[in-house]
Amino acid sequence: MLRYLTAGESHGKYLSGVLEGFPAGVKIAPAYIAAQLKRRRLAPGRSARQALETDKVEIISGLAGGVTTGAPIALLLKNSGRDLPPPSSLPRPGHADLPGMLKYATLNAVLVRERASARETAMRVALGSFALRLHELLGININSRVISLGRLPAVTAATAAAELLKARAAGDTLGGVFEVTAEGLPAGLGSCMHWDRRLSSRLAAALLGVNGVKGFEIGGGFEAPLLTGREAAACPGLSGGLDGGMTNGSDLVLRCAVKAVPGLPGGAPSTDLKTFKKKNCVSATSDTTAVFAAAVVGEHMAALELASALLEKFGGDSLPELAGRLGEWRRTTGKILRRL
Ligand code: EPS
Repeated sequence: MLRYLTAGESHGKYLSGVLEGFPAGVKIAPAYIAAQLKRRRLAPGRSARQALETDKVEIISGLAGGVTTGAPIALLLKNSGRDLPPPSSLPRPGHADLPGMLKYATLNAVLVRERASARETAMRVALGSFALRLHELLGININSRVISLGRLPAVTAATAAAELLKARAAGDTLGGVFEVTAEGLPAGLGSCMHWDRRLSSRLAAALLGVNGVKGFEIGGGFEAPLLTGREAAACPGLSGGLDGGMTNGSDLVLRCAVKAVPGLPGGAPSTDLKTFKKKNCVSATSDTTAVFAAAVVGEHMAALELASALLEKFGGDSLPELAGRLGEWRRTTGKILRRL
């Protein structure tokens, strides 16, 4: 089993993270982790804040000579060092502020925002880059892409840039849908024997845990019920690589719907929880969309869950042990799958 935890606030000194249960023998260069962080940081639609953050990761433990040792991997990511924003009792509508203030019995929304902020996903990507590297070394290819931005269906760099410019000029924000795919997964990851061991449940939890995600689909997803049983039988892509909570040997296809960033530049009506006066709440956050960054985060979260499922099925304290067992399994199951 692979375990991972993050700590740290958006404007705190550091984000920190621990990855436990990761096998020994995985060579990973700091530049590899930096490249993954850069993909998230420079995703289109983010605020000017991204230019302030450098996302330089410091590896504290778990590696020797650039190779994992099997010990817990601890990472630190220095924040840009900006000061904590002043206290505010005005919750930003649509954000974590109001439920968080009620839950943690505070009249300072900043304390909630600091942790609920998508800044934390930088550490998830840093931790996930270890899982992504492991998959690469095992011949598993995980990718992500944005398939729609607001009402724009055909997303290219140029159409997205124009759409974002239009939204920004109108003082508005956009949501979108991203897709995560995995090729080369062995059949039989996850389990049909108990609901919480289904890989579908675990991937749903990981992906719905990405900030702003409101919808999750596997394969045919919400289109699947539109087909009759006979039509569905003739459409193998509908499974999205999972049947009965287990990988079936075909490509994994996951999709997530990300809501438009609720913090509008022009503000939104809110109520001060100290005075109960109505006020316009102008959000300090200025991202135009989070969907491109969320796609990168989703890819890394899927990589972590899939790595965890691989380690559960094949064990392996080191990469050679894991690769050997996986190779044997692929040979055995491949003989059957190729004859179907
Ligand atoms: C965030 C809002 C935006 C994001 C920030 C998280 O920042 P700003 O308040 O400066 O507009 O850019 O995310 C990051 C800095 C990051 O690295 O992801 C929020 O409050 O959710």
